[in-house]
Amino acid sequence: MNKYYEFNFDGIVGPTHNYAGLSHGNMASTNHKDRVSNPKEAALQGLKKMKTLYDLGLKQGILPPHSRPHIPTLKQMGFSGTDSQILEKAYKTNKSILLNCCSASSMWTANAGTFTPSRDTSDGKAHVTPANLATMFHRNIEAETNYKIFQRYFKNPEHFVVHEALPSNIAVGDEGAANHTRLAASHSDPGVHFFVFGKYAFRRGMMRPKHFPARQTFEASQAIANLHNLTAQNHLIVQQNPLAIDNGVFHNDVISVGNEYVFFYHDFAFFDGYKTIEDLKKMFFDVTGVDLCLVSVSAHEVTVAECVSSYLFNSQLVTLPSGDMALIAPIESEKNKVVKKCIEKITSSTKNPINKVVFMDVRESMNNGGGPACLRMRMTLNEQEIAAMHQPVLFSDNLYDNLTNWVQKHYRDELRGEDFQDPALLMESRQALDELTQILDLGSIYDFQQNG
Ligand code: SUG
Repeated sequence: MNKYYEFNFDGIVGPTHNYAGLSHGNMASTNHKDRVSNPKEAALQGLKKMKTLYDLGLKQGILPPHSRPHIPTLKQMGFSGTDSQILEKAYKTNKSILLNCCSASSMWTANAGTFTPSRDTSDGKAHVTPANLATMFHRNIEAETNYKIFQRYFKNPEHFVVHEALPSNIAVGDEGAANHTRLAASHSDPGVHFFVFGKYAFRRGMMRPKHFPARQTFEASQAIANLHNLTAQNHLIVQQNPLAIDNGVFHNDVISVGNEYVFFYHDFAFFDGYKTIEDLKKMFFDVTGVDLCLVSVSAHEVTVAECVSSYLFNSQLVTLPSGDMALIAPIESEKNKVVKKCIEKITSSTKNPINKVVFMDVRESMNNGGGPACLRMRMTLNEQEIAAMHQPVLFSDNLYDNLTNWVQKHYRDELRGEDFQDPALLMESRQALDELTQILDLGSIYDFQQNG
C-alpha cells in the first residue's frame, strides 16, 4: 500500500499585515478595526508555529504571501499614473478600496483552496482548486496568485491536476478547505470528504443566515466535489447552522475540526445536526470499515460565543509520530477557563486518542479572526507526489532560519491604515517578496516581477 503523509502548508504572514475591519461577520476583524498591527511579530509567530509542528515530527510546508498593495487591482478600479500617484489618489478618494488592496489575508491558507489526495479520486491524481473567495473583495483578489502558486508547486501532470478557481461570483462562493474535512481510518487509507456550505445560491425558500454573509454555497461545494473526481460514495455535502454564522462562525473550521478517524465538533455546528452526524458516521463506516470517533461539545459546556472568542475548534488536530493525536490550540483557549476545562476533559478521556495540547501564540492573526487552523492548508501526499512537487517550499531548520532572518530584515513592527499611501511601503514589500521568491526558487509569481 502506498503510504500517505499529511502536510500542513502554512501561509507566511505578509509585510502589510494590518487591521482594516474588512470581514463583515468575522467578529475579531470587526473588533480590531484600526488597531496598530505588528507585521514582524505576526510573521514570527506564524514561523514559530510551523517550527513547533515540525519539531513535533510533523510534515510542514509553506505558502508565500501575496504582493500588496495590489496595484493591478487599483488600476482596474480606475486609479492611474505612477505607483505613487495611484496610492495617493486611492488614499484620498477611496481609502476603503486602498485598504482592500493591502490586506495580508493570503496568510489564512485554509482558504487558499481545496486539496483532494490521489487516494480518493477516481482518476488516481491529486486535485487542487484555488478558492475564488468571491464574498470578500480583499480576499477575492487572492485567487489568481494562488492559481499561479499551485501551478508552480504541482507542475507534474502525471500526479497533479490544478484547476482554475470557480467563476468569480457569490453564487459559487468558495472558501476552500475551511469548509472541507477529509476523514479516514489513517492518512494512507481511503477517505470521506465532508463539505459544509452556508447557503444554497439558487434554491428559494431555504434557510440562510440573516445578518452575516454565508460565504460558501452548496453549488460551490458540489462543483469542487465534481471537479476533484469524488464519487457519491465518498463525499457528503451538508449545511452549516445559519444561526452559527449569524453568531460569528463565518467558516465551518471555527466550529469543527477532523483528523483521520476523529471528528471534533460543537452540537450547534450544523443545520440538521442529528442527521448530519448519522450520515457522516454511516458513510465513514461504509468507506473505512471502522467507526468514526466523535468528540462533541454541547452549548452547556462551551457556548457558541466562547467558541468564537477562544477559537477552540480552530485548533489543528494532528497525528503525532507516536500515533497519539494532539490539539494545536490558540492561547486564547488556554486563557478561557471554561474552554481550558473542556480541553482537559478531552485530553484526559480514554474514549478518544487526543491526549496532548500545545497552545500557540498567534495573537496578531487571531485579532483578524485567524487561528492555528486558518493559517494552514492540509495536503495529503504520497512519496512519489512529495518527490514530484516543488521542493524548496518544504520546511526545514535551515528554511526556518532563512525565513526568520528574512522577516527580521524586511518587516516593520508597526503599521496603521495611513501608512499605505506611502510608496516606500510598497517598495519594501516588493523587495521582500522578490527576495523570498529567490529563497523559495519560485521564479516570477508576482505581477510586479512580470511587468518590470
Ligand atoms: O477571511 N480575516 C480573514 C480570516 C480568515 C480565517 N480563516 C478561516 N477561518 N479558515 C477572513 O475573514 C480580516 C482582514 C482585515 O479585517 O483587515 C480577514 O480577512
